[in-house]
Amino acid sequence: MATEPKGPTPPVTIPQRRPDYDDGGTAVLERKTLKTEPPQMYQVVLLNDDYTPMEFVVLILQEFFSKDRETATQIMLKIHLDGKGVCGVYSKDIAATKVDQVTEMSLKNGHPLQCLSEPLE
Ligand code: TYC
Repeated sequence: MATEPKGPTPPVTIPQRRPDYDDGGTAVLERKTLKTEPPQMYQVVLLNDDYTPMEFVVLILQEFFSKDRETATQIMLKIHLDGKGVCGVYSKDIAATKVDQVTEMSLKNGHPLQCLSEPLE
């Protein structure tokens, strides 16, 4: 076994770190509070008229607004009595597509059913 040389211990130099020195370590960044507004939503409504058959409106509510038959019938009757009723609430594009689909189906079947979308709030 080699023997350690005896004598005074040399002074230890601790390297000083410059404050702007990037050692590639972890940095804590200040978090910016980015507020993202929720998207504007639109309700799709059906209007009452004197000619569109009740059954057709019920089928529209089932087909395009995913309502079960009971719920669809209740919404249809509400529209029939109040003149107007909400079928669903969607983003702008989806609401516009629903309006187009309902309008196309109504025209194809010779019914004057009116469907429109309204911004909420
Ligand atoms: N009022 C129609 C009738 O008596 C039924 C109806 C309900 C029509 C809802 C449109 O959005 C409507 N046949």
